[in-house]
Amino acid sequence: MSAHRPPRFTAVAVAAVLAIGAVLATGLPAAADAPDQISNGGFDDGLTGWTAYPAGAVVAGRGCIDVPAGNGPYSAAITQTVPLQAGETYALSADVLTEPATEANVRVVVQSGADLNYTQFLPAQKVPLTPDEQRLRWTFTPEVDYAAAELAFQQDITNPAPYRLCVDEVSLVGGADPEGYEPDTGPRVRVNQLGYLPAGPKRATVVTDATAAVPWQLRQGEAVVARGRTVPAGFDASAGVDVHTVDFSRVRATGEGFTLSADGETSYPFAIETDLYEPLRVDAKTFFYTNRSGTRSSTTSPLVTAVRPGTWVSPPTRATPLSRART
Ligand SMILES: [Ca+2]
Repeated sequence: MSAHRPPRFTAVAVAAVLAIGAVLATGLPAAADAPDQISNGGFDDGLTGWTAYPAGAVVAGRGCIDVPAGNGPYSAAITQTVPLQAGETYALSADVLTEPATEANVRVVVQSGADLNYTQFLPAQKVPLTPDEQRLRWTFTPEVDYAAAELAFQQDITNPAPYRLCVDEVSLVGGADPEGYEPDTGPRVRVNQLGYLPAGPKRATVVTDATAAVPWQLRQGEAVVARGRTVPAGFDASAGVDVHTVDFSRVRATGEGFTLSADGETSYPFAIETDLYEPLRVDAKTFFYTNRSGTRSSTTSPLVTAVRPGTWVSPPTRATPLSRART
């Protein structure tokens, strides 16, 4: 069960409803047991899962944007991507307010991307909003599957005055269970994927519940280069798994295409070479080039498509903590 799935009725609660009788039972919303497709709908986890612009922030527990005067249509929004299934009925609800009140600045829509010409699964709803939070509810039934629809609370017309839009307790109930996130952690035989230096230490980790040592083999292509037995190392608290270690530091063979196998798993291929770290200087320079400050960029770098003037993240002033510390 995913973290944002609403709790199912417990057996006790179901029994209680049945005991009260059919009148209350028919009053249950049809989607009471359906999953909520919105994550972090109450903004308890900041703006995680949401896109908010311009100037998004959580204010008093709500997800908010501050929209300056004169913003054009669609130039400000609080949005989240949701999966939709054809033929499913979805119930969207949200607490919404604006400060000050707005007549027509905000629309609420669930729509496709450009590939379906911005099809509106929930046709754009335009509601006068006030600083008093109001609960908005709509249902809609998409006619096609759409994996990444956009729910948007969105600027609709150019606004003459600045305003703040806030939403909270956003819920989109219906459809399939959201798929739990299962990270791809690769083979259970974990090696340094960059490789190992010929004269350096060569250690690897095997994720396994085996309580006794298991055999390992180091191959280059099909040829077995070395073999040995793992050392059980118990529970690795940082990774949350039981592990064994492998030490093949004595191997002096060099080249590409080595793999380490143990406990029925084979690692990603890796190299044993003296020049593994040669690209590090270029990597470092490339990283710092785009993070430079105060120097013009140049089109001679393949990373830069336009000459830009040197810029500062912010001008150094006496007001900065650093300069205060120096005075
Ligand atoms: Ca909240």
